[in-house]
Amino acid sequence: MEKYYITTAIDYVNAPPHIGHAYEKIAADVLARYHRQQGRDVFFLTGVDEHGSKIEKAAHEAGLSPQAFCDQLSSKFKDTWKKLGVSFDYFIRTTEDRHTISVQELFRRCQAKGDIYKSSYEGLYCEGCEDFVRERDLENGNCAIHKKPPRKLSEENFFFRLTKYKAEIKKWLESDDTILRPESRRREIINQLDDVELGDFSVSRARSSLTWGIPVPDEPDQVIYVWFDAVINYITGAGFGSDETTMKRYWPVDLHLIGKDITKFHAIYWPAMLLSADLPLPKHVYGHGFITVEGQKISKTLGNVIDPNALVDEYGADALRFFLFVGTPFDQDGDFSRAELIRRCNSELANNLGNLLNRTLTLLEKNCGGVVPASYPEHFLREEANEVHGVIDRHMEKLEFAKAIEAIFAIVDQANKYLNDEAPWSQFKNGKNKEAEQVLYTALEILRRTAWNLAPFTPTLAAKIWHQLGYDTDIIEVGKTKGEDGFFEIVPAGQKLRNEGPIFKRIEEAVEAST
Ligand code: ME8
Repeated sequence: MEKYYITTAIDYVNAPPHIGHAYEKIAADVLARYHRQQGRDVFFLTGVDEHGSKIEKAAHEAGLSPQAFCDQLSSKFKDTWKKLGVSFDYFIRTTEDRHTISVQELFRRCQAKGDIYKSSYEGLYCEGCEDFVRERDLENGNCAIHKKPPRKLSEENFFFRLTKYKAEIKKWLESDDTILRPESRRREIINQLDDVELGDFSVSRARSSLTWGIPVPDEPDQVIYVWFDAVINYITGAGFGSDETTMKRYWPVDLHLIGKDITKFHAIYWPAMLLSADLPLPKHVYGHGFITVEGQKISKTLGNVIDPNALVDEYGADALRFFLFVGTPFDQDGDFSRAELIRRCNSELANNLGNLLNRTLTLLEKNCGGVVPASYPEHFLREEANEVHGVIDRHMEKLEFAKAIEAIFAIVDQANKYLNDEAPWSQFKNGKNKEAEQVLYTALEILRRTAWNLAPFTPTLAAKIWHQLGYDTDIIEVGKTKGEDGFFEIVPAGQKLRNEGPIFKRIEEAVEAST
């Protein structure tokens, strides 16, 4: 069985998860579910980044020890992802013992290679970035991303010889334009590699300035720098240093899914560390766009941080999952707005899809005893439905989620139009039962495929359609059996349908019902 190893960035636990974090975790989940459907052995890793001065400070402010604070926040992240249906296989915490072992082992390997050396450094350090920043990148003395002034830092630290690997990394990124996507960010990173100012980077801090972290092996006065610690989670999760069989099975990773702001760490620093440790490089890295809220950057100061849990309580996980991807190209920034969420979910899920299912089942209940008629799908729509699978596969390969959803709904629209044009309700009235049954059979077939195609995006909704179509099996299991039409077998004649009402309640109604 072909494997597919996918990871997300691990979130800082200095504050609870927000919708930007949720966006990335759901995207990874969509891919994990999609690849599972394709019959791959998926390993999906997500988790949290628990070390560093930022978290130590937040713990202090909360009146807790760093570990107690991390325990609390980590659970919050994990529970949120579960609530959103994020089907991770492992949730990693950088405070786990096996991560300490893995980080120290990698540090030693790089050291043995002669790639880690001690040197003193003076620079401007931004706590938000957990990185040194350059004077010329500041805006009015503030970090351009975090809008706060960096502080001067002067210490003796360990450094990693990035300069030794820059040319090799550049060659690697240039060798295949799918290694780092989107293309704009690949160009940006290649340009950064040409910049002479991109030199060796510091991989430790003096214990006097950072206590909350993994100690440098045999150097109790030095603590491993948070980024060097964090990126290693990807191999810890795959078993590095603890389970070599799993590591062999899943490494190299198929996709590191991360936000655009941290591309440098994943496409420059991390590959350099891997090269130094003689480990294979990631197959793909994707730096997605950012989510704004009602047109504004998410920020505590603006007070617009939305708790994804509250959105699930209000609209359900499927609605949020669907909305985040229906209109936003994944490589660009997108906006979250409640009004838009309600509008898109009502129009696509409740109206287009919900009505197609509802009227098909109602007509079959009235005229065919609520069972699948012995018929076959109308030819042209069946062809179209077959082609949609190929279209979706091509979009999913490129992480073009919005286009994949568009293709799914284009066929739903066609099926609705087909029903309107053929008017099976009149056909039944006029004694054209065979014709009407064929039309409805075709609609069932489109619905079945739509459930399958939507399952990675809206798993609960897809399972509801599946159930109403009369299946007792798991949608993924059935989907694997390919039928003679190149996809899977058609809906079995005689199968009892379950017309159990709307699969997606219009949002106003749901809100009214709950008040
Ligand atoms: O960077 N929209 O953690 P983090 C979309 N611990 N994605 C967003 C976003 C937004 N508004 N805001 C943040 C870190 N993200 C490190 C990562 S990985 C070894 C270590 C994304 O909590 C961000 O781009 O600041 C990143 O991919 C993830 O959320 C975690 O961000």
